[in-house]
Amino acid sequence: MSIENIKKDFETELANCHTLSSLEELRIKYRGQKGIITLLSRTIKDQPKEERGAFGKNVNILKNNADNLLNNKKEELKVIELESKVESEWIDPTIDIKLEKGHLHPLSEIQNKIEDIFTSMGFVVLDGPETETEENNFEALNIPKDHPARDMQDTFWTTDGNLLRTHTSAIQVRGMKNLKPPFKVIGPGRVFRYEALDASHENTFYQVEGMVVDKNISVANLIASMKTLLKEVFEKDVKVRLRPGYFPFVEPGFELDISCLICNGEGCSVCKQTGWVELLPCGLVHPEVLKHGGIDPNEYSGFAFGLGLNRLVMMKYGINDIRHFQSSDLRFVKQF
Ligand code: FA5
Repeated sequence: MSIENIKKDFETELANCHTLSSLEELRIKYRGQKGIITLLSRTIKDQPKEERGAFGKNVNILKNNADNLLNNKKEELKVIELESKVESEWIDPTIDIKLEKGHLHPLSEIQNKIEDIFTSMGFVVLDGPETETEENNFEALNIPKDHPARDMQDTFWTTDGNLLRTHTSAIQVRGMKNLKPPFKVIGPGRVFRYEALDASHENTFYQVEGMVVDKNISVANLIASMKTLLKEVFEKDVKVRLRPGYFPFVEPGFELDISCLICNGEGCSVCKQTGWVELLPCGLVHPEVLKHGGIDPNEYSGFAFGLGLNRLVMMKYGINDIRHFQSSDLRFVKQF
């Protein structure tokens, strides 16, 4: 092929190169070790002597021209490829992206608040397992097998004879076994009961247990602590009533009810039309329970309470059905 035709073909093919990789293919085709122009330059020495000089000169011009064109095109394509990359990967850092922020669940928020209130009064926060022994959940609390009080807390049993704790009082049992009096503890946690569900009853809910053991603890100490708790949580005065309540692990025992804040005491499905919600059973720790925990009831006395956390949160935020807490409905959670 003549030098002129090689030049024409090369320039046509160069004009059709639009990417760096096709340009590289073209370079190899013409200027690689076995490229068309490279091979052509090796034939200079085979030309007749009289034509050799002119032929060599023209081949050199072709070669230099091709190299220059290849280099220029390479720079051009680099810029084009960079621009298209910038275009496709471009971000505007000034755009106001509204990332949804999470927040604490109302149960966690109020539990944290209660922990703050009690730790500021010198209480220590205890934890305990959700699967408990029959001993810690019932027997150590003066509720032996076949005691009618077991019917008050229908129980989920595990196949190995343990149970899902029915109340956080199991945490106070662990506290008594591990701490030396005097002590003040709270034990928040999830509890489980085999319950029929309605607006104020769940099978999985939260309680906060509290226990103080010291010398000369009286009902007056108990009531003062309960009043502080409610005042700090509700940040306003709420109407409460104290009435006798029976729990085998306290003597005397009380039920502290709150005037229903969903219906302002008028009667609704949450308070079962009574105007009152059972919230905070409490009492002085039964001497048998102290003894079981290794504490001498002749030297020490104590009070204990078991706050229903879900119901407290319902009263605080005006939630009219306890089943919302476990509904997984984001519209519910997003309100807080
Ligand atoms: C007890 O669980 C006792 N352990 C509380 C206690 C502790 C008494 C220390 C004395 C001394 P009770 O079963 O009443 O008691 O439950 C306590 C609170 O948990 C109730 O007042 C109520 O607010 C809440 N509660 C009880 N059952 C349910 C339920 N099914 N769903 C939601 N909340 C409940």
